[in-house]
Amino acid sequence: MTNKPTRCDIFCAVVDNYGDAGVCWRLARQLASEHGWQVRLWIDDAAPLLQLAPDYAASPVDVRVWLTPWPVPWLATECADVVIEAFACALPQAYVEAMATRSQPPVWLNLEYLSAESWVTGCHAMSSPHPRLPLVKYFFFPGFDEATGGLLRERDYDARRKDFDESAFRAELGLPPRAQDELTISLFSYPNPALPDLVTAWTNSDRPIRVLRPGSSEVAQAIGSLSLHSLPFLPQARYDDLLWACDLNFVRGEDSFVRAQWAGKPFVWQIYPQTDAAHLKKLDAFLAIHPAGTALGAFWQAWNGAGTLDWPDFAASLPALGAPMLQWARTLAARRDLASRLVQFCLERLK
Ligand code: TRH
Repeated sequence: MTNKPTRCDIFCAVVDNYGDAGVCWRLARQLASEHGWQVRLWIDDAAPLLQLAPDYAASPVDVRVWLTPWPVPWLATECADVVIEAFACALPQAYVEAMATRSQPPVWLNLEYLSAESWVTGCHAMSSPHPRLPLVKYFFFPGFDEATGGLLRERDYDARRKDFDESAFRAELGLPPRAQDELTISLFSYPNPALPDLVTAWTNSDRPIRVLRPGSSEVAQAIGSLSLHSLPFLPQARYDDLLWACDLNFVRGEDSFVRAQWAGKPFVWQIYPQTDAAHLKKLDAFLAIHPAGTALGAFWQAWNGAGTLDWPDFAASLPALGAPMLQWARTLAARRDLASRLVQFCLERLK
């Protein structure tokens, strides 16, 4: 290997929402800033990144991460040393042909969606030879144990957490100081038929509840015990701050789900809905490995459309959830992060 920086092309096709772009952007930044790689993020729809990374989109400050529109039809370009096909997005055929002409074929990874299901460990790092070209694609599965690709977590996460000032953050968002006995909740969810009943339960709560809804344009309102605040969509680098400022976090999809685990606070996950209720299997697989899985189960399943929400019962369980949530965060944080595992995996294959 020369001492030139490893060049990496990440291809991202935005399906919907923010997660595809959110995961790819987070990975690109880590590979560049923590591993010194030269990264091009080829994305077919940069709109989510204008919200996730508004400063960067306006003025690229880090020349090691290039946000590159994915041209259609593809324009010939030299391929990288490492090619990451995010979420099986399918690379431009001309790019694959170019990969095959390199004297040293690139390391080609398919970055998969995160799942706690047990079959993941058996599939992680599996190779698939290209049917026609001298290329091999590897399946790289994020996951919760050492036999998978791990989870995205920045090296400076703990330092940022230590420097976090909740009251300054609340003031910056125009929120009042925390009230006596206030339960502060962040709510990031898909449209959810269970939400109206949950809002009613919050309204009738025996303690003040402040709900912060990032990316919502609803008018702020105070009804009974509930104060509901809409917040602007926060840049991705600030989303952790919101999770740290709250006592309970409702998250969704994949990336915010992981961030809630790093925050070490009680959280509720609304999984990306899939047909034939396949998502409930993924939900149960995670509950089965989490130390608070039993305590979380009924409320999480109801929040995901399987059962009826019992807010008073769940609220009463919150104090006991703190320790297992922190334990889980510490257990996961003690393991090598996804970017480090991915770098090692690739460098071992780049002769
Ligand atoms: O937006 P999502 O629903 O994305 C989904 C999931 O990734 C799902 O797995 C995928 O199949 C689907 O897209 C196509 O949820 P997710 O994964 O949490 O991504 C949201 C991103 O937005 C995450 O990086 C956190 C970030 N975010 C902010 O940066 N600021 C905010 O204010 C909020 C609410 C989120």
